[in-house]
Amino acid sequence: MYIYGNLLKPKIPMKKLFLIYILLLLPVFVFANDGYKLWLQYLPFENKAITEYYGDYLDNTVLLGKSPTHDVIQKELELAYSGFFDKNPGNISRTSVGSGLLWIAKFGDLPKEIRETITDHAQSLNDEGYLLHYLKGKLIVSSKTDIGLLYGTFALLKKIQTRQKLEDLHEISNPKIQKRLLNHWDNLNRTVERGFAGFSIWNWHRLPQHIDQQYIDYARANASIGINGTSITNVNANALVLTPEYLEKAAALADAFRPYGIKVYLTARFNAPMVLDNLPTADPLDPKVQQWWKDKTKEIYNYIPDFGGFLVKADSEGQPGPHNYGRTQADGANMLADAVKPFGGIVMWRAFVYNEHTPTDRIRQAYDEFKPLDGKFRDNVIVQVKNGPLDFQPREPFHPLFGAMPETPLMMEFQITKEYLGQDTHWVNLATMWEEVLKSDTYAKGPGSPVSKVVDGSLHNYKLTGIAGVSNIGTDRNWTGHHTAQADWFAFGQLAWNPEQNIDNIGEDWIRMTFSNDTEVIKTIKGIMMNSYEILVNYMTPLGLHHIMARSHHWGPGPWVTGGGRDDWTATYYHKANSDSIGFDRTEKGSNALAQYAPEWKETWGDAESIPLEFLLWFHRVPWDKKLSTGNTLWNEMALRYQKGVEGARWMQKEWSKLEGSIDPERFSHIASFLNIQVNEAEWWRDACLLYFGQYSKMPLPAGVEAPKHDLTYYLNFKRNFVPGI
Ligand code: BDP
Repeated sequence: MYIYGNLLKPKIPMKKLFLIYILLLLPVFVFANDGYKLWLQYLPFENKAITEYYGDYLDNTVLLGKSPTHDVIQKELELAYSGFFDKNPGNISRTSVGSGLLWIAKFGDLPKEIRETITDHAQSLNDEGYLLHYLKGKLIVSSKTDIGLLYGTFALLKKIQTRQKLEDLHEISNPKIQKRLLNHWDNLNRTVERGFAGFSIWNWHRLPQHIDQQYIDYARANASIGINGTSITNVNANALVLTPEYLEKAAALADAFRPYGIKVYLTARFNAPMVLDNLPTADPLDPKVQQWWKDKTKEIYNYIPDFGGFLVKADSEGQPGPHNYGRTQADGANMLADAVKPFGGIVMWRAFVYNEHTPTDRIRQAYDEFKPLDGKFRDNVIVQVKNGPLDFQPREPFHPLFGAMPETPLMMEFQITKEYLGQDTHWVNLATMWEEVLKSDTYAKGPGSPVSKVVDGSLHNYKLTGIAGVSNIGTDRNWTGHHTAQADWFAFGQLAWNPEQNIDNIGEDWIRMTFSNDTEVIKTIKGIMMNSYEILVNYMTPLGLHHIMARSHHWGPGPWVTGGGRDDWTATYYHKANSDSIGFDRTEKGSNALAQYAPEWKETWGDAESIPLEFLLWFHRVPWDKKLSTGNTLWNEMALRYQKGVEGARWMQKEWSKLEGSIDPERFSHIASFLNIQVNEAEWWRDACLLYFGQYSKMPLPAGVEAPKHDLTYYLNFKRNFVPGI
């Protein structure tokens, strides 16, 4: 009262007033969290017992060895320390003199008496693997290589962040997949194709002179989840990145990433020899073209001695490729493979190839094109296949190429950025979708041949293995737009390390490291996460519907999208709704895409009566009034699922609201406001789709489904300018 009443002429001196003002604001400063630290929050220990327990180890740490990666390890330990204990870190010993409780060193650097205790275990480590081992009061983190040691350190910090007991530790961990990459669809002008979290974090203009702290933090975050490669430019490639002007910049990034074990890869535009040096052709069998790529590759390795290799999108959506010269995908890939081979590089050749004239069902085309080429690729080529045969839709069956190419290494491509799953503002736990794909049985060698075993190479003994995630990172302060989309980046890294990891545990670790170790917080967030995928599929594309999003920017519903230059870029091509039925017949009576799968799948998916309903309209045309296994007609089931999706989104919102006060206010409100958008957009999807399809079914909405807020004309005319990501 006193202060307000005399605000203009304060009795309290200005200096004191200012102090009071600062004190009032303090809680906001203390608890404000913009999410920049991702899952590396290193939140303060919550009580004395925990502080003392972990303090014993962290106050008695010995780090042995010398390399830039060791410096990174030391810095990370210090950062973690100051977070956990909320004070400046003490000295980490870098010599073996003294009695440490926590020993971090490569196997060869450990003192003999410690080394001897772990010799047997160390045998089973590969070059990137690590060992966490507790023995007689000492905790040992060890590895064969510097990078293994960094991974081991992050693994230990994760144990501490998630409050695990250290005396039980005995963990030997080797990554199951060799090449674990992010694919950035970043353009040189800093826009990001299908990026919804701001601009590209690569500031090309300031490179190579300026190495932004964000590049280092990017490398740290990736190393903490085991990612070891990054393709920094869009697959719709600009040949300019192969010129000295840009190679110098890419080299500066590679230098910054190297201590973190991350290699740089570049996208190669197939006609670069023509664009950059006026060659009359880019024919992969032309010796001059082959020589051009050899020279160019040598030049790249002069800039980046450990350059990882090329990622190529060819003969797809307007990108040039071997088809232009009547050559095969193998001819194209092998030419580049020969160029990088002497330097140890690889070529990741995308299988996302389909023809603008739509000669057959689009989803058949990659298989039809690549299957006959099995075994025709050089041994340093790996074919990169999207998780499903269409295009990162909310739900697709696994891609039939998995399991069909025993002689050609295949790598998985997931899309971490949520182009088709609500973009920046919807909360959906992508790990649930990825797990569904990874667990799908290809039956390639009988039952028990899941996609995960194709990708980790064990099913076909692939010599080369890999996995890529299309990045969801941008200049947004929290990196990913939605705070919860950080979980997708995190889960991608975890599944890349081990594609059979339990996603429930991955989710829980992420929550503990990002938000809190409080039981209620964990339970509530995990509940939302684990239900979010099914909820989204229900309000977007239930019952196997696909490709019914808006044209071009792909934001929001667009089941009415038709016409234009390409049939296979419309919605009507896929749902084929008319007054009798809806759905795409992919059985032998239709496009027979089903035949690309093992016969076991024909049994499961081939019969419209018994197919699991989530794939019904993907494989079958079904009359609107057909009674389904649920007892509902197709129309009623569709309407009820849309409604259920909306209710699910509202439930997520309600669950989240319970956490007010348990989560820092900044992240709490950010997520709450995005959930609001999600609920509105879920209603938008439901209303627009049901109004549109209702014109064909001519059936009323069943009881329990809310009446749409507007009429169809409203949704048809709903347009927004400058939707991001194009
Ligand atoms: C589609 C995207 C397009 C990408 C393409 C691809 O809409 O922007 O270029 O995938 O993967 O889903 O090449």
